[in-house]
Amino acid sequence: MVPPHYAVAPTPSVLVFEDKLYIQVKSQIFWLPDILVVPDKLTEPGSPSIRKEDSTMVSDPPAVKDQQVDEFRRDGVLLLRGIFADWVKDLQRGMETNIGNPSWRERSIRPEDGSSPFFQDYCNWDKIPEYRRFVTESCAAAVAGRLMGSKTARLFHEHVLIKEPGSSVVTPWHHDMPYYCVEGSMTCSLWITLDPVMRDCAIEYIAGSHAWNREFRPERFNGTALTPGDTREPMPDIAANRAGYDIRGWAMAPGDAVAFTYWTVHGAPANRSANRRRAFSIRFVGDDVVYAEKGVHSPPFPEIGLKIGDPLSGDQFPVLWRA
Ligand SMILES: O=C(O)CCC(=O)C(=O)O
Repeated sequence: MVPPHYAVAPTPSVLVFEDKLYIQVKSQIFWLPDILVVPDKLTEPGSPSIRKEDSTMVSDPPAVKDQQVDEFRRDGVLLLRGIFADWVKDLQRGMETNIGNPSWRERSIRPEDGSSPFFQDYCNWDKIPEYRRFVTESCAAAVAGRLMGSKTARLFHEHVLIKEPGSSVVTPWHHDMPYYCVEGSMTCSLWITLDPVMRDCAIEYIAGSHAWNREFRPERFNGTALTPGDTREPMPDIAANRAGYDIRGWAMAPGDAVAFTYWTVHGAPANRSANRRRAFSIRFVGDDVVYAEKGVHSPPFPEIGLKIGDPLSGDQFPVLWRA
Protein backbone atom coordinates (compact mmCIF):
# COMPACT_ATOMS: atom_id res chain seq x y z
CA MET A 1 0.00 0.00 0.00
CA VAL A 2 1.46 3.38 -1.01
CA PRO A 3 0.84 6.28 1.37
CA PRO A 4 -1.35 8.88 -0.40
CA HIS A 5 1.38 11.55 -0.48
CA TYR A 6 3.79 9.28 -2.38
CA ALA A 7 3.58 9.19 -6.18
CA VAL A 8 3.57 5.69 -7.67
CA ALA A 9 6.62 5.36 -9.94
CA PRO A 10 5.58 4.76 -13.57
CA THR A 11 6.72 1.44 -15.02
CA PRO A 12 9.54 1.97 -17.52
CA SER A 13 9.60 0.03 -20.76
CA VAL A 14 12.68 -1.03 -22.67
CA LEU A 15 13.19 -0.19 -26.35
CA VAL A 16 15.92 -1.62 -28.56
CA PHE A 17 16.82 -0.05 -31.88
CA GLU A 18 19.93 -0.83 -33.90
CA ASP A 19 21.68 -2.32 -30.86
CA LYS A 20 21.09 0.78 -28.79
CA LEU A 21 19.09 0.62 -25.62
CA TYR A 22 16.42 3.13 -24.63
CA ILE A 23 14.22 3.37 -21.57
CA GLN A 24 10.78 4.91 -21.90
CA VAL A 25 9.07 6.36 -18.84
CA LYS A 26 5.66 7.77 -19.71
CA SER A 27 6.27 9.96 -22.78
CA GLN A 28 10.01 10.45 -22.16
CA ILE A 29 12.59 8.31 -23.93
CA PHE A 30 16.09 8.15 -22.44
CA TRP A 31 18.97 6.96 -24.58
CA LEU A 32 21.47 4.96 -22.55
CA PRO A 33 25.08 5.64 -23.49
CA ASP A 34 26.69 3.59 -26.26
CA ILE A 35 29.11 1.96 -23.83
CA LEU A 36 26.19 0.03 -22.42
CA VAL A 37 26.23 -3.40 -24.09
CA VAL A 38 22.78 -4.67 -25.00
CA PRO A 39 22.27 -8.09 -23.40
CA ASP A 40 21.73 -10.89 -25.93
CA LYS A 41 18.28 -11.72 -24.69
CA LEU A 42 17.04 -8.29 -25.84
CA THR A 43 18.32 -8.72 -29.39
CA GLU A 44 17.16 -12.17 -30.41
CA PRO A 45 17.80 -12.82 -34.07
CA GLY A 46 14.68 -12.34 -36.15
CA SER A 47 13.05 -9.99 -33.68
CA PRO A 48 11.55 -6.80 -35.16
CA SER A 49 13.95 -3.90 -35.54
CA ILE A 50 12.24 -2.07 -32.71
CA ARG A 51 10.60 -3.68 -29.77
CA LYS A 52 8.39 -1.73 -27.44
CA GLU A 53 6.60 -3.20 -24.46
CA ASP A 54 4.17 -0.35 -24.71
CA SER A 55 0.43 -0.75 -24.77
CA THR A 56 0.05 2.40 -26.92
CA MET A 57 1.96 0.82 -29.82
CA VAL A 58 -0.25 0.32 -32.86
CA SER A 59 0.25 -3.39 -33.56
CA ASP A 60 -2.31 -3.55 -36.36
CA PRO A 61 -1.57 -0.24 -38.07
CA PRO A 62 -4.63 0.25 -40.29
CA ALA A 63 -6.91 -0.42 -37.32
CA VAL A 64 -7.12 3.17 -36.15
CA LYS A 65 -9.37 3.26 -33.10
CA ASP A 66 -12.45 5.49 -32.88
CA GLN A 67 -10.89 7.19 -29.87
CA GLN A 68 -7.82 8.12 -31.97
CA VAL A 69 -10.03 9.51 -34.73
CA ASP A 70 -11.88 11.59 -32.12
CA GLU A 71 -8.59 12.87 -30.68
CA PHE A 72 -7.28 13.82 -34.15
CA ARG A 73 -10.48 15.72 -34.96
CA ARG A 74 -10.61 17.43 -31.53
CA ASP A 75 -6.92 18.38 -31.15
CA GLY A 76 -5.74 18.44 -34.77
CA VAL A 77 -2.77 16.29 -33.70
CA LEU A 78 -2.31 12.64 -32.73
CA LEU A 79 0.76 10.63 -31.73
CA LEU A 80 1.00 7.14 -33.31
CA ARG A 81 3.68 5.13 -31.55
CA GLY A 82 5.66 2.52 -33.47
CA ILE A 83 3.36 2.57 -36.49
CA PHE A 84 6.11 2.71 -39.15
CA ALA A 85 8.88 0.87 -37.28
CA ASP A 86 9.18 -1.71 -40.07
CA TRP A 87 9.84 1.01 -42.64
CA VAL A 88 12.63 2.91 -40.87
CA LYS A 89 15.60 1.22 -42.57
CA ASP A 90 14.05 1.50 -46.04
CA LEU A 91 13.28 5.19 -45.61
CA GLN A 92 16.76 5.86 -44.22
CA ARG A 93 18.26 4.23 -47.33
CA GLY A 94 15.96 6.31 -49.54
CA MET A 95 17.07 9.48 -47.78
CA GLU A 96 20.73 8.78 -48.49
CA THR A 97 19.88 8.54 -52.20
CA ASN A 98 17.84 11.73 -51.89
CA ILE A 99 20.63 13.70 -50.18
CA GLY A 100 23.13 12.54 -52.82
CA ASN A 101 20.84 13.56 -55.65
CA PRO A 102 18.43 16.30 -54.53
CA SER A 103 15.64 17.57 -56.76
CA TRP A 104 15.19 21.11 -58.13
CA ARG A 105 12.77 21.71 -55.24
CA GLU A 106 15.46 21.20 -52.58
CA ARG A 107 15.53 24.08 -50.06
CA SER A 108 18.24 23.30 -47.52
CA ILE A 109 19.22 25.85 -44.90
CA ARG A 110 22.87 26.36 -44.01
CA PRO A 111 23.04 28.39 -40.79
CA GLU A 112 25.29 31.44 -40.74
CA ASP A 113 26.77 30.35 -37.40
CA GLY A 114 28.47 27.45 -39.21
CA SER A 115 26.43 24.75 -37.47
CA SER A 116 25.06 21.78 -39.42
CA PRO A 117 22.54 22.21 -42.23
CA PHE A 118 18.83 21.49 -42.35
CA PHE A 119 18.19 19.52 -45.54
CA GLN A 120 14.73 19.75 -47.08
CA ASP A 121 13.41 18.29 -50.30
CA TYR A 122 9.99 17.41 -51.71
CA CYS A 123 8.15 15.31 -54.29
CA ASN A 124 10.70 12.56 -54.91
CA TRP A 125 8.45 9.63 -54.03
CA ASP A 126 8.19 8.32 -57.57
CA LYS A 127 11.95 8.56 -58.26
CA ILE A 128 13.36 6.88 -55.15
CA PRO A 129 12.36 3.20 -54.94
CA GLU A 130 12.27 3.07 -51.11
CA TYR A 131 10.01 6.13 -50.96
CA ARG A 132 7.77 4.73 -53.69
CA ARG A 133 7.39 1.44 -51.85
CA PHE A 134 6.54 3.22 -48.61
CA VAL A 135 4.02 5.51 -50.30
CA THR A 136 2.27 2.72 -52.19
CA GLU A 137 2.58 -0.23 -49.80
CA SER A 138 2.57 1.10 -46.23
CA CYS A 139 -0.57 1.75 -44.22
CA ALA A 140 0.07 5.53 -44.30
CA ALA A 141 -2.73 6.34 -46.75
CA ALA A 142 -5.21 4.09 -44.92
CA VAL A 143 -4.42 5.74 -41.60
CA ALA A 144 -4.73 9.23 -43.08
CA GLY A 145 -8.00 8.34 -44.83
CA ARG A 146 -9.53 7.06 -41.64
CA LEU A 147 -8.38 10.06 -39.59
CA MET A 148 -9.70 12.52 -42.20
CA GLY A 149 -13.07 10.72 -42.36
CA SER A 150 -12.69 10.60 -46.12
CA LYS A 151 -13.72 7.88 -48.59
CA THR A 152 -10.38 8.32 -50.35
CA ALA A 153 -6.84 9.27 -49.39
CA ARG A 154 -4.94 10.97 -52.17
CA LEU A 155 -1.20 11.69 -51.95
CA PHE A 156 -0.35 15.40 -52.02
CA HIS A 157 3.41 15.09 -51.59
CA GLU A 158 6.20 13.99 -49.27
CA HIS A 159 8.57 16.40 -47.53
CA VAL A 160 11.94 15.23 -46.24
CA LEU A 161 13.44 17.21 -43.35
CA ILE A 162 16.87 16.33 -41.97
CA LYS A 163 18.27 18.42 -39.11
CA GLU A 164 21.86 17.31 -38.82
CA PRO A 165 23.40 16.99 -35.32
CA GLY A 166 24.04 20.38 -33.72
CA SER A 167 22.03 22.31 -36.31
CA SER A 168 20.91 25.66 -34.89
CA VAL A 169 18.00 25.94 -37.32
CA VAL A 170 14.68 26.42 -35.56
CA THR A 171 11.55 25.56 -37.56
CA PRO A 172 9.37 28.62 -36.88
CA TRP A 173 5.79 28.19 -35.65
CA HIS A 174 3.51 28.02 -38.70
CA HIS A 175 0.63 26.12 -40.20
CA ASP A 176 0.89 24.47 -43.59
CA MET A 177 -2.35 25.27 -45.38
CA PRO A 178 -1.41 28.84 -46.42
CA TYR A 179 1.75 27.47 -48.11
CA TYR A 180 -0.16 24.88 -50.14
CA CYS A 181 -1.97 25.15 -53.47
CA VAL A 182 -5.04 23.39 -52.06
CA GLU A 183 -8.21 24.15 -50.12
CA GLY A 184 -10.60 21.88 -48.24
CA SER A 185 -11.29 20.43 -44.81
CA MET A 186 -9.94 16.87 -45.13
CA THR A 187 -6.17 17.01 -44.70
CA CYS A 188 -3.59 14.91 -42.90
CA SER A 189 0.20 14.90 -42.68
CA LEU A 190 2.14 12.11 -41.01
CA TRP A 191 5.49 13.30 -39.61
CA ILE A 192 7.57 10.14 -39.20
CA THR A 193 10.87 10.14 -37.35
CA LEU A 194 13.69 7.84 -38.46
CA ASP A 195 15.83 8.67 -35.42
CA PRO A 196 15.32 8.79 -31.66
CA VAL A 197 14.21 12.32 -30.76
CA MET A 198 14.48 13.56 -27.20
CA ARG A 199 11.71 15.79 -25.87
CA ASP A 200 13.85 18.93 -26.02
CA CYS A 201 14.45 18.43 -29.78
CA ALA A 202 10.91 17.32 -30.56
CA ILE A 203 8.52 18.85 -33.07
CA GLU A 204 5.67 20.57 -31.21
CA TYR A 205 2.02 21.25 -32.00
CA ILE A 206 -0.64 23.53 -30.54
CA ALA A 207 -3.63 21.34 -29.79
CA GLY A 208 -6.87 22.88 -31.04
CA SER A 209 -5.16 25.45 -33.31
CA HIS A 210 -6.65 23.79 -36.42
CA ALA A 211 -10.01 25.18 -35.27
CA TRP A 212 -8.86 28.77 -34.57
CA ASN A 213 -10.26 29.92 -37.89
CA ARG A 214 -7.23 32.14 -38.46
CA GLU A 215 -4.87 32.16 -41.41
CA PHE A 216 -1.29 33.20 -40.77
CA ARG A 217 1.04 34.65 -43.38
CA PRO A 218 3.43 32.05 -44.81
CA GLU A 219 7.03 33.07 -44.24
CA ARG A 220 10.49 31.90 -45.11
CA PHE A 221 12.78 30.70 -42.32
CA ASN A 222 14.34 34.19 -42.24
CA GLY A 223 10.96 35.73 -41.35
CA THR A 224 10.26 37.40 -44.73
CA ALA A 225 6.86 36.87 -46.35
CA LEU A 226 6.78 34.03 -48.91
CA THR A 227 4.51 36.16 -51.10
CA PRO A 228 5.74 39.81 -51.28
CA GLY A 229 3.15 42.27 -49.93
CA ASP A 230 1.11 39.54 -48.19
CA THR A 231 -1.18 41.29 -45.67
CA ARG A 232 -2.34 38.21 -43.77
CA GLU A 233 -1.70 38.37 -40.03
CA PRO A 234 1.71 37.17 -38.76
CA MET A 235 1.99 34.24 -36.39
CA PRO A 236 1.75 35.39 -32.76
CA ASP A 237 4.93 35.14 -30.65
CA ILE A 238 4.22 31.69 -29.28
CA ALA A 239 7.71 31.24 -27.82
CA ALA A 240 7.14 34.28 -25.61
CA ASN A 241 3.88 32.90 -24.21
CA ARG A 242 4.17 29.13 -24.22
CA ALA A 243 2.00 28.81 -21.12
CA GLY A 244 -0.86 30.41 -23.02
CA TYR A 245 -1.10 27.46 -25.45
CA ASP A 246 -1.76 23.75 -25.19
CA ILE A 247 1.60 22.67 -26.62
CA ARG A 248 2.04 18.98 -27.38
CA GLY A 249 5.35 17.27 -28.10
CA TRP A 250 6.88 13.91 -27.30
CA ALA A 251 10.17 12.11 -27.15
CA MET A 252 9.91 9.78 -30.11
CA ALA A 253 11.50 6.53 -31.25
CA PRO A 254 12.28 5.63 -34.88
CA GLY A 255 9.04 4.68 -36.64
CA ASP A 256 6.80 6.78 -34.39
CA ALA A 257 4.62 9.30 -36.24
CA VAL A 258 2.54 12.37 -35.51
CA ALA A 259 -0.62 12.91 -37.55
CA PHE A 260 -1.76 16.52 -37.89
CA THR A 261 -3.97 18.66 -40.13
CA TYR A 262 -2.74 21.33 -42.54
CA TRP A 263 -4.23 23.95 -40.18
CA THR A 264 -2.52 22.73 -36.99
CA VAL A 265 0.12 25.21 -35.82
CA HIS A 266 3.50 23.55 -35.28
CA GLY A 267 7.24 24.28 -35.02
CA ALA A 268 10.44 22.53 -33.99
CA PRO A 269 13.51 23.54 -31.99
CA ALA A 270 17.12 23.40 -33.14
CA ASN A 271 18.78 20.01 -33.07
CA ARG A 272 21.21 20.43 -30.19
CA SER A 273 21.59 16.68 -29.85
CA ALA A 274 24.33 14.42 -31.18
CA ASN A 275 21.79 12.51 -33.34
CA ARG A 276 20.55 13.27 -36.81
CA ARG A 277 16.85 14.15 -36.83
CA ARG A 278 15.57 12.62 -40.05
CA ALA A 279 11.86 13.07 -40.69
CA PHE A 280 9.70 11.85 -43.57
CA SER A 281 6.55 13.96 -43.60
CA ILE A 282 3.92 12.59 -45.95
CA ARG A 283 0.81 14.59 -46.81
CA PHE A 284 -2.60 13.38 -47.89
CA VAL A 285 -5.83 15.05 -48.93
CA GLY A 286 -9.39 13.76 -48.71
CA ASP A 287 -12.53 13.95 -50.84
CA ASP A 288 -13.27 17.67 -50.49
CA VAL A 289 -9.83 19.07 -51.30
CA VAL A 290 -9.38 21.09 -54.50
CA TYR A 291 -6.68 23.08 -56.27
CA ALA A 292 -6.31 26.72 -55.12
CA GLU A 293 -3.96 29.63 -55.84
CA LYS A 294 -2.70 31.69 -52.90
CA GLY A 295 0.44 33.47 -54.13
CA VAL A 296 3.81 31.76 -53.84
CA HIS A 297 3.40 28.11 -52.90
CA SER A 298 5.72 25.72 -51.13
CA PRO A 299 6.34 23.24 -52.57
CA PRO A 300 5.79 24.69 -56.04
CA PHE A 301 3.91 22.71 -58.70
CA PRO A 302 4.53 24.82 -61.82
CA GLU A 303 3.26 22.15 -64.26
CA ILE A 304 0.14 21.22 -62.33
CA GLY A 305 -2.29 21.95 -65.20
CA LEU A 306 -5.37 22.34 -62.96
CA LYS A 307 -7.94 25.12 -62.74
CA ILE A 308 -8.94 26.69 -59.44
CA GLY A 309 -11.55 24.43 -57.79
CA ASP A 310 -10.50 21.25 -59.66
CA PRO A 311 -9.96 18.16 -57.52
CA LEU A 312 -6.29 17.18 -57.50
CA SER A 313 -5.69 14.61 -60.21
CA GLY A 314 -2.91 13.15 -62.33
CA ASP A 315 -0.05 10.75 -61.72
CA GLN A 316 1.69 12.93 -59.17
CA PHE A 317 -1.37 12.91 -56.87
CA PRO A 318 -2.54 9.28 -56.89
CA VAL A 319 -5.46 7.98 -54.83
CA LEU A 320 -3.77 5.42 -52.61
CA TRP A 321 -6.64 4.25 -50.45
CA ARG A 322 -10.42 3.90 -50.73
CA ALA A 323 -12.77 3.17 -47.81
O1 LIG B 1 10.51 18.83 -39.15
C1 LIG B 1 10.36 20.04 -38.95
O2 LIG B 1 11.23 20.73 -38.41
C2 LIG B 1 9.10 20.72 -39.39
C3 LIG B 1 8.12 19.79 -40.04
C4 LIG B 1 6.96 20.48 -40.64
O3 LIG B 1 6.80 21.67 -40.55
C5 LIG B 1 5.97 19.66 -41.35
O4 LIG B 1 6.16 18.44 -41.51
O5 LIG B 1 4.94 20.24 -41.78
